[in-house]
Parts: sequence; structure tokens; C-alpha cells
Amino acid sequence: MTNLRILCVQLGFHEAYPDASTLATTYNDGIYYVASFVQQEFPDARVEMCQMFWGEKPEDFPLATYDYILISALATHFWSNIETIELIQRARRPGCVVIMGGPHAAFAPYEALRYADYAVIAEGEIPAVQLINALENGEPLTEVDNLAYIGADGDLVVNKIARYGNIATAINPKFLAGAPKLHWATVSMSRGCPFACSFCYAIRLLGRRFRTKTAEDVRSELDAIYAQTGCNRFYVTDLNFTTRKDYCREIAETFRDRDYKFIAMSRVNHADDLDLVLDLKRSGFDEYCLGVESEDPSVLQAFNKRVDPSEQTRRLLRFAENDIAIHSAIIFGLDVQDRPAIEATARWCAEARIMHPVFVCLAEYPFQNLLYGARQDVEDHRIIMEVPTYQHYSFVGIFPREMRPSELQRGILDSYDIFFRRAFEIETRPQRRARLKAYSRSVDRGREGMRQHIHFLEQLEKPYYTAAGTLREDLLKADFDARHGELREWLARSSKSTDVEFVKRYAR
Ligand code: B12
Ligand code: SF4
Repeated sequence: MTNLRILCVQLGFHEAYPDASTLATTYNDGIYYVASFVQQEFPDARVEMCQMFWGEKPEDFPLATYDYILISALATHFWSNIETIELIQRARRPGCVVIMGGPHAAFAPYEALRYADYAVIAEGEIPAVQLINALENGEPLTEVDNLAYIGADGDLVVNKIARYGNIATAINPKFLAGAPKLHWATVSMSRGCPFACSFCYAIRLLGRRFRTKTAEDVRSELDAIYAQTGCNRFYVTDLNFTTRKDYCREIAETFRDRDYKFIAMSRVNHADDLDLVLDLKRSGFDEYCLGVESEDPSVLQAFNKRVDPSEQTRRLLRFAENDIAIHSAIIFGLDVQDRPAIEATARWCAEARIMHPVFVCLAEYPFQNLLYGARQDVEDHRIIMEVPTYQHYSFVGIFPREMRPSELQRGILDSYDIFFRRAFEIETRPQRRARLKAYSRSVDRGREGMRQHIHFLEQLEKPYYTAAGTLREDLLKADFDARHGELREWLARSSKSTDVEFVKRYAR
């Protein structure tokens, strides 16, 4: 097992459909934690990283020399890079094992396994090491956690799901040695979130139990990343960073003497503890990405958000008054959200002084209920699959019932204009206006992709809507069944929906 050669690959975005949000990062942390842990457990192995986000290409690496190739992807990365994955398949040496992990492998292992030998469907550090050990020692794979693969009988095998305790892995800065100037350095301090919002897939990847690193370990990790990259702005990818107030206080205290800036994800209720908000701000936490989603009570209820809608605006204004910039995804695509409702929500974002709203489309994967017994709100046949915009929420990926997909996409595009018009009327402070201008420029970079997607949707939707714009659902469903019926039958043979223990662990 000495001298293993391992290549880790992060697949990138399609150039026509970039992630143009102000939060766009230059790396996703998941594969870095996996690579760092694998390197730590196999110190003699040579582990390398190919980061397509910053222009590296797998073909520039000696693909025929690796024993293992580990690939990480979101859905949009996967469907934007089929040629690259095929190239990896062709160029690898016989016996080289390809393992795919990350959100796409987790929610669509049947797609990942067209190109990979194994898919990891939740946290990946320990399973990656277990799998390599089992394969190197010729042991059975039954004890490898979170693993999916095609068994000897041709059926999909899904192993047990494991959730782990407190995490200690730090990103090994050597994997960032080739990084360009970073806008944000992406890190994680905790994992898990105790809530269960209906649309959220994140808790299925990382679980509902909130677990933290020690503040001391976090400081060493961030200091090392700063020393390597010179980047002092950190994107904290924790699902819900402010879950435990004592932990927030500890982190605030730990970074008091550093000149770092942070953006973290939280819930809007964080505004209620202004003392904590300001304590964190003194240590550089002056930006948050909040799960606001909407101002409309019926939408919030449909999403099981468990927030008081009447408090939403007041809480958001509180952040603005204390000079904290708020980013938030605003979700459209529910049946109740017609064009006037979309426009009202876009205007409200400006009035609640959200600084960076990202208007997105509700998205789901098909077969989640069938395969994992997991909640799924958009039915299989209403999901637009297998395109480079798949699960890239800026691009409509469903067939709404009372609105054509192209109209929803136009609504998303127009929401930005409505928001900016109103926001520039409201915001008077130069600093906030400058931020809005910068944000509006970054939105402009994504507009062409959205226009292109409108044309794509107009062609796709033609047969499926009445002249009045109502979905002809029976026809759509019949076409879906004809295309994917066989796949569904094959998946049904591996269904975990009756495995109570599995469903409980993988629930959302
Ligand atoms: C933080 C976050 C963001 C941040 C920062 C993203 C970033 N650069 O890291 C922001 C807000 C910018 C963002 C943006 C987007 N995001 Co986001 N994001 C998340 C979130 C909440 C956490 C991601 C994270 O870093 N977690 C911490 C790390 C440690 O976990 P992880 O990445 O899942 O990695 C673990 C496992 O997946 C696995 N693993 C990962 N790769 C590999 C590879 C191998 C080989 C193995 C074995 C294992 C493995 O092991 C890792 C460690 O245990 C996730 C939900 C989630 N993952 O829980 C959504 C999520 C990843 N985002 C999602 C999406 C769609 C996007 C956008 C495309 C949105 C858009 N514009 O349409 C953009 C794309 C940005 C990008 N650069 O990729 C979706 C992906 C859906 C899909 N299946 O494709 C998710 C799952 C949200 C959801 N639906 O719940 N996102
Ligand atoms: S969307 Fe809801 S369940 Fe998911 S991480 Fe945020 S608060 Fe938790």
C-alpha cells in the first residue's frame, strides 16, 4: 500500500453558465477535507489536486499513473463536464479506481456510476479511507460507510449511512499551493443543522446533529491557509454556523486578535441576539448568508421554515442598521408564486435591505423518495434533468404547474431589475450603494446564460403547456415514464425506503 498515487479532481462550471454570485468561491472545501484526510491516513501516498475552478485540467496531469482518481461535483459541474469524465475514463490505467463524491454523487449515484466505480453519498473522509483500505487488502466492501456501487448482479448497492462525531480534519494548505489570488478561502468549522427545511438537501449530506471543531483547531487551520494563500477572508460553509451560541462566543474570542473577515451561514433569528451579532462583528463577522427564501407566509410555511413571517422584515432591517451585509437565496417556483407575487418579493428584498438577494428556482432530484425514502416535493416528471444547468438554481429546472418554465426564468431575470431599482432608491449611504453597484455588475455576468436558458426552455416546454399556460401534466408524465421508466424499475430494486434505520439517518 506504499507509494499510492491519488489524484483529486474538482469539476468546474460550464463557461456559458457560470456561478456569477458575489459569493462565488474559488474552491469548494469538501474535496479538500477528503484529500487532506486521505493524505494524513496514507502518509506515503502522493495525493494531488486538480482544481478546475481555477483553470486546471485533468488532461494536464499524468492520468495513466494514478491508482485512485477522486472526483467531486455538484450536478451542474457533472453535466457540464461529461467529456472530461469520459477522458479520465479513457486515460486512466487499467486497475485505477474512480471514486465520485459530493452532492451529485450523493443524490444521483445512478448517474455518477455511469462513469465512476464507486459513489460516496454523504460525508466522505472516513469512507474514502475505508474504501481504499478494503480494495488494497482485498476485503469485502460491506463495511464501507456511505458507499454506493453496482453489485455483481448488476443492481445498485447502497451501504449503511454513517454520521460521525466531532470533526478534526483541517485543510492541508499544500493543496492550495497553486491557488490564484483568492476572493474567499472556503473552510468549515462545524457540520450538521438541527432544522429540517423541506427543500434542503444539505442535512442529508452532513446530518442533523450539530458538531464542531475546537476553536483552537479552527485558528490553526485558518492561520495555515492565510500563510499559504495570503487570503484573510473566509467563507464558513457550515450549514447553520450560529446553532450554538457558546461556540460562536468562543470563535469570536479566538479571532479577536486576527485581522480576518468572515461570511457565515445562519438563520434570520440570529438578529434577535444583537449582543452576539456585535460580538462576532468585532472579530470580523460582518456578512451573513441567511436562509430567508421569501417574505410570503404561505411560502415559508410550505418550506417548513419555522420562522415567524411577521418578524422577517424587522430582523433583516436590524442587520442593515448595524452595518451587516446580508446575502440570501430567494426561492421561486411554488404553485402559489405567480408573476405579481414574484415581483412583490423582489421589491420586498430591497425594502428589507437585503444587500445581495440571489433569485433562484426551486430544485429537486427525482427518485429521492423511491431510493432513500427521503422527502421530495417536486414530482419526478416535473424535474428537468441531465443538462448543464441541472440543479444550478439560477436556471429554472422544473415544469411549474401554472406558469411556463421560460416565464419563471424571465421572472427571475426581471426580479434583479426590480430589486436594484428599489434598492438604489432606498440606500443612501455611499458604502452600501458601492456594494450594490458591485453586486449589480456581478449579476450582469450571469444574464447572458439566463437569456440562453430562456430560449432552451421555450423549445422544451412547447408541447407541455396549454395556450393559457397550464401544464399538461398527463402528457409530461407519460413522456417521463417512457424515458425513465426502466431506470425507475432498476432503482426500485435497491430502494431503501423500507429500511427504517437508513431512512431515519438520511432523513430531512
Ligand atoms: C456553503 C454552500 C455554498 C456556498 C459556498 C460554496 C463553496 N464554495 O463551498 C455558496 C452560498 C457560495 C454556495 C453556492 C452554490 N451552491 Co451551495 N451549498 C453550500 C452547502 C450549504 C455547504 C457546502 C459545504 O462546503 N459543505 C461542507 C463540506 C465539508 O461538505 P461537502 O462539500 O458536502 O463535502 C463532503 C461530502 O459531500 C463528501 N465529498 C465531497 N466531495 C467529495 C469527493 C469524493 C471523492 C468523496 C469520496 C467525498 C466527497 O465529503 C465531504 C466531506 O465530508 C451545501 C450543502 C451541503 N453540502 O451540505 C450547498 C450545496 C452544495 N450547494 C448547492 C448549489 C446548487 C450551489 C450553487 C450551484 C447555487 C447556484 N448558484 O445555483 C452554487 C455553486 C457554488 C460553488 N462554488 O459550487 C447544492 C448542490 C446541489 C447539487 N446536487 O448539485 C447544495 C447541496 C445545496 C442543497 N441543495 O442543499 N453554496
Ligand atoms: S435550509 Fe434549513 S435545514 Fe437546511 S441548513 Fe438551512 S436551516 Fe438547516
